[in-house]
Amino acid sequence: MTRMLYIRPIALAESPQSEEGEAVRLGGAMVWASRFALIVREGGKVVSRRRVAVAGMPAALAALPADLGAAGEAQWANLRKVHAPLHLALNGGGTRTIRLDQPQVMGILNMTPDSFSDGGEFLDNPRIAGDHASAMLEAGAAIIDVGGESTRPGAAAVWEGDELKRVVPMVERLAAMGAAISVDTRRPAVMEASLAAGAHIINDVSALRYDPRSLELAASSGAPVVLMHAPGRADDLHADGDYTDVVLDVFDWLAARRDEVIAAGVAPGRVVLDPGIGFGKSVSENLALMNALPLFHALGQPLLVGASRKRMIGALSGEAQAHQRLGGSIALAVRAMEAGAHILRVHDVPETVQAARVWRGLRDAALTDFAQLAEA
Ligand code: 8Y4
Repeated sequence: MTRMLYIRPIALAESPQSEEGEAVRLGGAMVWASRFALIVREGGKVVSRRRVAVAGMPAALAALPADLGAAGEAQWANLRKVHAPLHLALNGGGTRTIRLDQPQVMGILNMTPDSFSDGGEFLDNPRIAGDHASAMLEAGAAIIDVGGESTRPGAAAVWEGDELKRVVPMVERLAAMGAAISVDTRRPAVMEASLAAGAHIINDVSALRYDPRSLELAASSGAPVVLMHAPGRADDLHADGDYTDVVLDVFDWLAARRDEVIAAGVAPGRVVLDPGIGFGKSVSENLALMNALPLFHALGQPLLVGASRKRMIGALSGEAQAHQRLGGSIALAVRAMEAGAHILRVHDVPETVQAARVWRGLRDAALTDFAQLAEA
């Protein structure tokens, strides 16, 4: 039976000096960890779990059985990896970059006619959608995520031609505004037309599984891609997951998909990973994933989290409707920032950007606070 190892950060710190230097920075973000759970599982079941401090990690890794040693060393290096900025190719030539050393906000621009149920009341009216996009940019969104296919449970399928008609003109308008643009689609034709129209990033909730041509297209385009976990088939993303341990199963799935996509020719520096909050997961499974976010740095890639207005917030707050989930969305965005998530996909951009700026102010202050050292 194959054994797997996981190094999960369990004690997070707001600065390295608060742990007297005995903390490591996670994923190049403004978060540090001082203790880790070294978890081994065999045949899906956790068979051992021990806590290890930073100073003890080299010995703990050296003492691992041979079949786990390489994974341990790789994850320990991945946890501490500082990610280069995302490089976005501009249509007129040249590049622009998105820094990953501070949380970045991705604003959702939903062009589907049923976006009302998300609280996106502009439907597919291009003028209102354009105004909404420029407001999100003005408020500090680093990326606009344009989508024309609803992936909500039970949503009607969208014809490819309709998806193209909704998305491509909007991508053109956003490109003219100078936005960094991701396109939320599972279809290679929509990816290709959007990239040609000025989009920069592919956000595929099927992790490039829906159509095998997506993988080739992503590789040849050179665009960064977001690979999101969903347990079901690529055409049924809300099918129930049958998890042994949701956190570790999602980790294994993302690790395998990362390797497949890199093997197909996507540069490692262009792969962003996402645990897929709300896709084929119960409320308690979503909560477990939000709590375990720091583990996902061990995959060695930038992390994106999309929890905005999702059902788990309603479930925890007397079934608040989608447009009444701002407080819960901010709580989950802050949780993601504390875990060192690099990109937050949200509906409520001004409020989330404000939360991120206040959070950064707190972290900056913690980094210049040497009072704890002086007392030591
Ligand atoms: C209310 C509001 C109820 C929103 C449901 C929803 C993700 C994503 C979606 C995500 C990435 C959604 C396109 C689902 N979620 N892309 N897309 N990560 N990368 N549902 O979590 O927002 S759509």
